[in-house]
Amino acid sequence: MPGFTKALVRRPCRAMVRGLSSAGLGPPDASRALEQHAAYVEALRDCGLQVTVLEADEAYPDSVFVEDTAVVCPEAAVVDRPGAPSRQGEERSVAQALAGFFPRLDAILAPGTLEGGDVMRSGGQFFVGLSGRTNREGARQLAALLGRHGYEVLTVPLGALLHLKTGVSCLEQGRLLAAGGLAHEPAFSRFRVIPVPAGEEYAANSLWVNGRVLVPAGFPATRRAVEEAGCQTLVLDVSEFRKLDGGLSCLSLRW
Ligand code: CIR
Repeated sequence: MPGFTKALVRRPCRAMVRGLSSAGLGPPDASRALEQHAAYVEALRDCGLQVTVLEADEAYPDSVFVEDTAVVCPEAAVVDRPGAPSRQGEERSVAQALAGFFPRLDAILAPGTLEGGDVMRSGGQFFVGLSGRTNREGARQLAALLGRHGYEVLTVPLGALLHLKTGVSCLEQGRLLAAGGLAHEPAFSRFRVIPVPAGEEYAANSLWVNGRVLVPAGFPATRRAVEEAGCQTLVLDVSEFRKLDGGLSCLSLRW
């Protein structure tokens, strides 16, 4: 993949302490989250991206996870319809911001639901996880919209995972980093799969950005595995976002 030039992020809000979570790690510390977020934005800039930073949106506790609100690629921008009722509406301000970059915005419409955390691109293919947040109709609409630009869209059934990219990350050059059962998913047979070492499943959500891989702090075996696969890593502390089941990819839209 040629790489990204732009990213969109949104600062975490104080209401994030009431965000959706199954992590059982307690509520996040909002001021620490702000610091971690600032370091994340710096890292994206270091990787060569022009980063647009939206102000915090106190109406939506999970609104820092902008990845879930749209699917973007050089040819298209699709505004999502989040499957989590408390997140429906977050996408509106993201759409406004994207309108400054894309001449046309498409959208997932009811009864479809789709969250960007379920969408992983590799070259001309998009993989879409069928999760509690993304339904078949959402995946079908996305396939129709991206199909116009020549992309192939393949669905991947998910078990208990929140999102597809909770368990798998594309590291480019035919490499995937995958945890648990996703390491053996038939849809990924063409890839060289780097399995996430047991006990470090959270680190499956790492993020390739222009030749570097952002890896969450605290997962040394995964970092080593990624480096052994030939990638340069950049370690970032995202502990406060982990408390809300979110990770490195969830914090930005990239194109
Ligand atoms: C949620 O449950 O929607 C948020 N607490 C976490 C979203 C994480 N996003 C992502 O994996 N792309």
